[in-house]
Amino acid sequence: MKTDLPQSFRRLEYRPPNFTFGKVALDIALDPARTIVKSSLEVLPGPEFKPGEPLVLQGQELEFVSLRINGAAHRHFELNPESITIHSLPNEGREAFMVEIISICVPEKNTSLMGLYVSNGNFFTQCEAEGFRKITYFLDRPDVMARYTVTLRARETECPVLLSNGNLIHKEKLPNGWHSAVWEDPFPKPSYLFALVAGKLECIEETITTGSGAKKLLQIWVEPHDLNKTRHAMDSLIASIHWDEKRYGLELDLERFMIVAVGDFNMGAMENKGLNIFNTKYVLAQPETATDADFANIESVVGHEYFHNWTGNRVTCQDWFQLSLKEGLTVFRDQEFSADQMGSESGRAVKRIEDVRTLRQLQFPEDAGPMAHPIRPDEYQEINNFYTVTVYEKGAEVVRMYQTLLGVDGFRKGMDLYFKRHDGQAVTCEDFLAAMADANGRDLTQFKNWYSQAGTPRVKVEEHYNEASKQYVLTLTQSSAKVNQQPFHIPLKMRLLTSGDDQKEQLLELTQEKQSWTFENISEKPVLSINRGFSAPIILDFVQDEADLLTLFSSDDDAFNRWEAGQKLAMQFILDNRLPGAQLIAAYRTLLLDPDLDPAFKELAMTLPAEAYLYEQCASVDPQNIYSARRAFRHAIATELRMEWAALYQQMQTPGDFSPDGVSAGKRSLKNLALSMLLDADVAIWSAMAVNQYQNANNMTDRYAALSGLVVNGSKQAGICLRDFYSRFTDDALVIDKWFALQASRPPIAGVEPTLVDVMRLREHEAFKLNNPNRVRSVIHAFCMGNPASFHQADGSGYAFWADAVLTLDPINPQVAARLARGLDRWRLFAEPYQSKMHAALEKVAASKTLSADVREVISKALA
Ligand code: 0A1
Ligand code: ZN
Repeated sequence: MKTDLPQSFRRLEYRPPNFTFGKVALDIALDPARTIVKSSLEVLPGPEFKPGEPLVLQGQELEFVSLRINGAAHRHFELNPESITIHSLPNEGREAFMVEIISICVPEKNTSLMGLYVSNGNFFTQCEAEGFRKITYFLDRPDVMARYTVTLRARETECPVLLSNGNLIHKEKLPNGWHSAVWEDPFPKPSYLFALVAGKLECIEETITTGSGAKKLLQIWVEPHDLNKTRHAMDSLIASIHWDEKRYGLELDLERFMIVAVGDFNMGAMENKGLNIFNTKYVLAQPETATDADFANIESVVGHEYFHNWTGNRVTCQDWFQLSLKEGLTVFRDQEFSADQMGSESGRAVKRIEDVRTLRQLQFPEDAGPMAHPIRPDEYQEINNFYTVTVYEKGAEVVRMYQTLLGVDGFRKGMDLYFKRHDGQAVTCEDFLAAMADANGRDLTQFKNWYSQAGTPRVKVEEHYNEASKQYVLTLTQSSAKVNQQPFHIPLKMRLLTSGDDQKEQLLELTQEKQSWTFENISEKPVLSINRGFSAPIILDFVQDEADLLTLFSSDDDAFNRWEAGQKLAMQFILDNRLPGAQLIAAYRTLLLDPDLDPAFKELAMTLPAEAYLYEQCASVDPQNIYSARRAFRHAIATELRMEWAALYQQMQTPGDFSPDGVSAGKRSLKNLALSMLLDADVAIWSAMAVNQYQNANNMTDRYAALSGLVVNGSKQAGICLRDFYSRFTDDALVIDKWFALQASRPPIAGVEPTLVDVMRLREHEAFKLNNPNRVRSVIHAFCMGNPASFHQADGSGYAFWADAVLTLDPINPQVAARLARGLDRWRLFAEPYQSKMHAALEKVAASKTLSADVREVISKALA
């Protein structure tokens, strides 16, 4: 808890370290109430060494016990709440010397889940970004890379399994029922990649042979009762290893690679060297308990963490401002991996659409709000607040643009040069750009603006067709979201669609504020398909008439833009509060009946733009108006196409054993959209069919979809099925999270009590736990951030609930609280009375004297 004035860290104030470490030996005696850490550090002069300067090591919430230097007790030091400053170093620090520090921490009291903590009786660590300092005093910064040897000690009955990074080199029984294990990591690493795990866990394992012929041991560690849910994660890991070899020539560099699942975790997963620690949500899956989305997420998160082994671990970040260097690149890699796993071009397009949908729903609002920052921020108060969709998802879009500009082969050349130059180093985003530019002989100077300028650029499209000269002139004008920004280098894939079909796809590079292109011999007025595949993360200002959009929606050969045209059409109708006309309904019908189209694509094409994305199109948001307009539009599609939905419901059945592959998942998604549309059209008629699906499903996707349809549409059968669901899955925490989340996400239903009343009840439920992040997110975040129509009530009740939840969570877990605190980021965009009520809720949180740095930063920026 910090009450002093917020401290800002600035990118341009980076200084290399004055000391660095060679070898690091840790000896950790694990005890939930009193863990003793002995750390032996080989200290060397660093790049900015100045003789006589003290050695300052970070440490937080540690009980200091003793300090020795070169074997002798050392008294010249000062202890502060956040560091130890050691003076009078041997020979003023000019040569290597040994520092030995003993300190104590209390894992069982650690609810922040940073550093060393206990979850369900087992020990885990989370060190990124600055958690290592809660384990021992250290130069806790990513540009200090050291070789670690770790000795773990614990009572054997309580902790039969002792894991850390690298290779196991020794195991030993000790007196009094204790035992120890020694782990050695051959690769130098920054402290944020350190990990240990200890407790009662079991694993599945496989041995694989990599490209060079080396044998590797792969293990997935979980609580014993979860062993039967690890197969999919193991398959995903093996697929990731093969993919990285094939696509980038990158081989697994350790003899052993472990994944461990933990039920209490702040984020998705963590790429600790050789010992990835995962939220159980991204490891455990079985058809009966996990949905298709869960299976896909597991594949992508397992891939993501594995890919970090090269992009993040072998080459790491100089400082935390460079976070997108590893995250943007690794998200791009996991997106490409998942796209390749889809096994077809249309599957790749489906993945692209899903990724863009996430970007627009979450990142566009962030980039337009008070927490907007470039993918490489220049300033932060709390680095934990910068694990954002901008750093990750927009960062991935920026990496994707290199590939679009340089081609897949050119991008690969850039990657090869990046590793050749920087393996084993802690580097910057400029180093990545330079590798891409140099490997391809390209000047990418202007491309740097993507790293330094926040906001989503807008590109205005003007077209002029001259019938007589058969010329088509395209003029593009870019404008940035913020004042005084430099033009971006924007790659735009485009194609002119004509009946002659003679125009090829081209890549335009928009580098100036305004640029025109003239196309000759265009036989008729073409329909423009631009920003194909979403080649640049921009907003297009292009007033395309409905007829052109309908043409694109029915026949653009770029699947992304085909989907995009449908989204634009739906968006225009909803924002104008119009119901779909006969032409649009006919277009939807043709799409649904098209036997050549991928079911997954149809599902995406018929899913309306999210409310969060619709808000961004308005100057002043009335959330209830948008909700009603969107609902009415959807109800019309549900009703007018009810015959088609009913037919699809039958056609899209996937009899036989469950398989999570993209094609089967796509069929299920379309079938379940059909079910939800039918329930929307007439809940009384179709409830029986939904209940039947609920009861007889052989997989969670179908069971949950049926339950969700019943709940969301206010079916009379919803209550009984909800109770059945709870009793079937009482012992499965991840499924119970779904049960909570579904109820907290229910939109308002006429004649049914407000969702907030349910949410208040769920908060008092015996299975609700305030210190389990997954459970909190499934109730509180799901309601405040994933249920706009129920949350935004004119009486401000949702906002009052939010303020109370932020204040309650903050002392328990500042990261989870700060994430929730982001929920009112866009308050200035709202109309009255919403805006004033949100403001009051923000002021209420701001008035607290004991806010964490995490929440303080979010709230003060929202109010600034
Ligand atoms: N590097 C991880 C993300 C991560 C960041 C912080 C964490 O703890 C607070 C945990 C995970 C990734 O990109 O997967
Ligand atoms: Zn990552």
